[in-house]
Amino acid sequence: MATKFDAAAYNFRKKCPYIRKDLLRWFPGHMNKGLKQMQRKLSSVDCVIEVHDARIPFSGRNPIFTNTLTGAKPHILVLNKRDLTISTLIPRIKDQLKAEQNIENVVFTNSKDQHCRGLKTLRPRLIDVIKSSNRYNRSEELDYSVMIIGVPNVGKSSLINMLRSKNMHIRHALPVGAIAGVTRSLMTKMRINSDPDIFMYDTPGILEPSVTDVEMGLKLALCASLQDHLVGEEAIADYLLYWLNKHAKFKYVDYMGLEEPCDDINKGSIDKKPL
Ligand SMILES: Nc1nc2c(ncn2[C@@H]2O[C@H](COP(=O)(O)OP(=O)(O)O)[C@@H](O)[C@H]2O)c(=O)[nH]1
Ligand SMILES: [Mg+2]
Repeated sequence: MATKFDAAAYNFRKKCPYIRKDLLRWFPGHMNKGLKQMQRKLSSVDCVIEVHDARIPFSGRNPIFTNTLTGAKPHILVLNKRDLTISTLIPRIKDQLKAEQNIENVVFTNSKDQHCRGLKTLRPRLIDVIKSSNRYNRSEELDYSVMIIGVPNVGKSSLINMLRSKNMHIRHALPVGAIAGVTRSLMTKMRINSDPDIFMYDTPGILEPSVTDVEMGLKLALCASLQDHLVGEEAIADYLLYWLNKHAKFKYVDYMGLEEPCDDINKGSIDKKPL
């Protein structure tokens, strides 16, 4: 078992060399346009669902969302790709989000599994949140309208497809992709439920215009919210290795067929500390 290794026995790097400012060259300009259109649409929705990657629940969310989109409307944070996380951490994550960021409505989902419990609870949660809110100009409308927002590649389109196929038995409709930036068209409106009618607006992923925190950017790249070549494959791989060693996560040793932990993506092993 790889867990037999003791982190204290190794001279792991204290810093990842790729955590440096000049790595921040990636913001694609078209995202500004998307954001403006989303802001304009805001008055015609009842709720904003912000989708994010459950593997990085505390980093990488776009602060522009918090400042301009989610403040104005009821907000549900969907942490998607829960199948790629350690589920025993979920209660702690929820507590921390509530305590530190005052986020009450958090749902963990796997948008690739139609039996996922989070997906089942999302519809009643959404209806509750909207019913208990002031709908202002929309108070007479019988249908509910929801905007799905988030950084690229967190599963926004997959979530809409899954809800649509679960609730209305209509198969995939929106294009989904493993590479960030698949949803370019703005504001595709999809019905995901009838009685009550619920419509969801899919949106393109929007990153923060200048990623000020490089480590956060590397985490986004690891979760594929940024295309690899914009950050550099080597930087992403090296940051992952640095992070795994820092947190004494050594399963990679067996997985990669190594004899022991290593601290250099170009090398097989590192020297042990002299005793
Ligand atoms: N493992 C896993 N992959 C997912 C999940 N949801 C979406 N994906 C994958 O993540 C990638 C991006 O999905 P997409 O819906 O296009 O993301 P969007 O850019 O936010 O609309 C695709 O390869 C999906 O198949 C999930 O819950 N779990
Ligand atoms: Mg999409």
